[in-house]
This record gives sequence, C-alpha cells and structure tokens, in this order.
Amino acid sequence: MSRILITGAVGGVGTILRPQLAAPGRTLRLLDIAPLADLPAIPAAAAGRTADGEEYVQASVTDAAAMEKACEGVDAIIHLGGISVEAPWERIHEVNIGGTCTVFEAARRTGVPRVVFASSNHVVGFHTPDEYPLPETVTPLPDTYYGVSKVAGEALGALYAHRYGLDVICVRIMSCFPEPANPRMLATWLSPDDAGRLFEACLTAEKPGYRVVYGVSDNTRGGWVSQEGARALGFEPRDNAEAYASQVRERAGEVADDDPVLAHLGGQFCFPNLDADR
Ligand code: 15L
Repeated sequence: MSRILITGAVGGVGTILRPQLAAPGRTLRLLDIAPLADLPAIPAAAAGRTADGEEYVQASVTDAAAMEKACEGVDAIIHLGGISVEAPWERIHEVNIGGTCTVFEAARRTGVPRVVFASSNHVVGFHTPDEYPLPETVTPLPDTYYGVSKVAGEALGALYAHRYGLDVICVRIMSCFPEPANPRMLATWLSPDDAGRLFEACLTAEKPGYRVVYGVSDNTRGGWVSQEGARALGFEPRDNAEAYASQVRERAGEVADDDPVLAHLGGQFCFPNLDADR
C-alpha cells in the first residue's frame, strides 16, 4: 500500500490515525475541508513513525471533481470525512450521506480498489445490554440522524462492493479517543494504538470483499460487541481502558448500573436532548 487517501484527516480520528499509519515507502494523502494550517503537528510520542511523504488536499467530500482528482494514484481510501456527531438532517444528508456516495463513486471511477469506511457504534445505538455482545450482522437501530448516515454509508459500501467489486470494510468505531473520556468509554474505548492496528489490518487483509467490523479495545468492562469480525482481518487488540478507571472515576464519579447512559449501546446519543456532557 504505497499511497493512501485519508478524508477528514484533520478530525479526531484522522489525527489519531495519521502517525499510526505512517510507514516508510508510504504516502498519506491527507484531505480535509479545513485549511492545511489546521493540520495538527504529529505528536512527539509518534516521532520516528513519519511517512516518507505527506500530501495535503483541501476539499469537501461532497465535491465530486475534487474527490476524483484526490483519488488519482491512490491504493486505498480511509473515509473519515463528515460530521461526527448529531446535526440537523439537511447537513447530515448532504455531508455524510451525499459525501460518502461521492467518495465511493470517485473510488469506482478512478479504480481505487479498497475503501475503509469509518462507521460508528451509533448504527446500532438502540440495542440493549441483554443483547450483548452484538454480532456484526445485527439489525441496525440507529440512535440519531448521524447514526442513520452511517447505516447509509454501510449500505453504499455494500452496493459498491457487490456491484463493482471494490473491497469495502466498514469499521463501527466505538469510542476512538486519546484516553477514555467518561465512564461509558471504559467499555467502548478504542485506543490510538489499537486503532492503528485495526486500520492497518483493514488496509492489508487479503481480498476482504465486503465486511462490517466493530472497532474496540480489549476492555475489561467491554464485551458489548463482537470482536470476531475484526479478529478475522488479523486485528488483535492489546489495550484495555481499565488502566484509566481510577482517573475516570475521579473525574466523573461512580456510574450506577441503572444509569440511563448505560441503558442502550449508544449512550447519550439515545437521549432526546443529547446531553453531550454525560
Ligand atoms: C461516535 O460515532 C462519535 O463520532 C464520537 O464523537 C463519539 O461520541 C463516539 O461515537 C462514542 O459513541 O463514544
């Protein structure tokens, strides 16, 4: 894999993956609607893991011509670009659903053989603990318009894989952050290093065809979703959010088992008022 296009490279997951996926002989073509000046510096912890070359493209994933140009000479796309939280339907529809369709179509037209799509746990947000671990094949129960857009993205991936033969892996990312930021993430955290290992597996697995997998670390309080699909790609999670349990408890206090945030897999995304601080 010598040239990889990462859409939404300036966002949270893009910032985590960029140093993780840097490798000798590999070029990362970083694309974002934000200007180059917004691209964060590679963290000191990742020094030594720099790409031979980085290229920067400022464009929207909704711009078909720009996306086709950005796909030229690319071996795989990691499609992270879009709105990463709940937003009004018109915006979600345009950027997340329209943009994702534009990315798949650009890949098809330019012959990019593989797309790794950043899906989300919010595809299955309204499933409940009595159903855990959720299999990859469970019926989608999205908890937001945002979750609906990820269902649509997975469906577009299935269409482009089956109709046009692209390899498409949809990663239902649980919570990919530098550290677990709240008690729920003690179960749902995907560590930066595990995210790197998982996306690397998505880039290198031989002839994956169409797959849906969950992205989560090996958390003691986890077990909410199946790890089988990700492991079948060659991914072995090594990190555990439990290492941060006392730190999270100090900050947020204890969370009772009957706390509404734990009533559904999607946590606070399932609340009608979407209290973002929980
Ligand atoms: C997501 O899909 C969001 O993009 C992210 O901001 C987190 O909220 C994450 O899910 C989560 O559920 O923790």
